[in-house]
Amino acid sequence: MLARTGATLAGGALLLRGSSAQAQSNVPGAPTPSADTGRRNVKQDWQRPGMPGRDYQPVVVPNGSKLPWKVVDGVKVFHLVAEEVEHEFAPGLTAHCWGYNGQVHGPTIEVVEGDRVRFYVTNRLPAGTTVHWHGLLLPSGMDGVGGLNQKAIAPGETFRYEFTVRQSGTGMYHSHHDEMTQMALGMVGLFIMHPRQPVGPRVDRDFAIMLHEWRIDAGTRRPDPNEMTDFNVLTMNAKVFPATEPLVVRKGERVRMRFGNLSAMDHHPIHLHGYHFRITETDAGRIPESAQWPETTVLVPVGSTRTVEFVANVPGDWAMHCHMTHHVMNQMGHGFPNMVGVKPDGLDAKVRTLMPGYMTMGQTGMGDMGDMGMAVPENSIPMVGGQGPHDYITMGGMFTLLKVRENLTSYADPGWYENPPGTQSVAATLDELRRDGIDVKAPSTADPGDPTGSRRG
Ligand SMILES: [Cu+2]
Repeated sequence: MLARTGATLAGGALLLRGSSAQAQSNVPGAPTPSADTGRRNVKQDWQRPGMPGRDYQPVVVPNGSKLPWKVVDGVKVFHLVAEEVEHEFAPGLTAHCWGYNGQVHGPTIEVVEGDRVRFYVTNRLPAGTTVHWHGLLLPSGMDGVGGLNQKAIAPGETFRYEFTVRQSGTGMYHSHHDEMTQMALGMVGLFIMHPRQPVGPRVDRDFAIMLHEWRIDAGTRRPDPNEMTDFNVLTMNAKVFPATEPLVVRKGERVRMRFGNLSAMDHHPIHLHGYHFRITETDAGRIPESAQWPETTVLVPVGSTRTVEFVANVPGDWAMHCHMTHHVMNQMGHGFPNMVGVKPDGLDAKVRTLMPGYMTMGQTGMGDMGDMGMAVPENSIPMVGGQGPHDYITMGGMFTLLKVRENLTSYADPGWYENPPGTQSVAATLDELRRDGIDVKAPSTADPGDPTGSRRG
């Protein structure tokens, strides 16, 4: 089962760290199912590589990609190439990032519990790197911490990692050499491990989303790895709204969403509108059904994955986003002076004598800034949003849409949802106001809500 010695790969010399690979004591391809799953030990099934369609329903990676593989002597063989990637976060904003196989983030890896896997990692970066398999149970020598578990992979070198997947759930992979720099530049990816035998209700749509944060100053083209607190590009699968692809689901389908977070400094509370879901998995696998709990927001801490499931039984266009409000803004909303409530009066005319075209902005908030066509520096995007069916959507960053429809013929973006008559908020008519006794000019009222009445005079 060990790699043939003397093999070469394009793009760098193949260095085999034979001692660490051989030190593994696990039996290739045929682990015993762990006792806590309570499942049968069907060895024939476990000895063959898991196949899409037969053994699992492949995940969907919006805006993303999958890492290709082939089977060599019963082992799934992958080739990761660490390299610089020109990445577009949304039209108007690209940056020189570091990723894998031409992608930011790296392609999603998808395997099956029990698979024997072999990863060749070629380093085409100008600096050393390693790959850590985050959350995976494996031999110490395969864990990928530079200096601790292995030598860093020098530029031009190719290393081999090999282990048996002994678990199911959602893991991740990322550089573990000069992490602060390399992860800030994008070197992260998802590692999906399907159970060998089904666990829980079968899902129809299985989405995988990596959350990340970046500092890219307007007008520059390099994410700043030294940023510690003030991130201005917040991404789902390395895209900001409106470039995030919607999650399209047929009404009635059971949906799973897997979230990973390898941001530098922030946890992300991801909130889904219109549904209650159950939190079904952490990085360490399935939560027993009795311990799953209902939620509308799932906190995805840094260095963790969380998985939720629900049945998509209500059609519509539903927002799904990080609930930290600064994480649903794009670049230009940060470090702006607070102008709320300022009355500029004659100020603009005076300043225009010095700065032609000057206009005071932000007196009523940031909501108008995306669609007023304001000039932005080269290679930067407005702080918010995109055009929606009714108006401009004043959200950016870590924001996407769940689109649930009846009668879908494909999972292509079905466009905007048309709300059935009577089920959409619209301006109230005078007749309605009169009927319900609403006087829009009367002083507003609020009930103090003190049942004892002691606060009343
Ligand atoms: Cu967030």
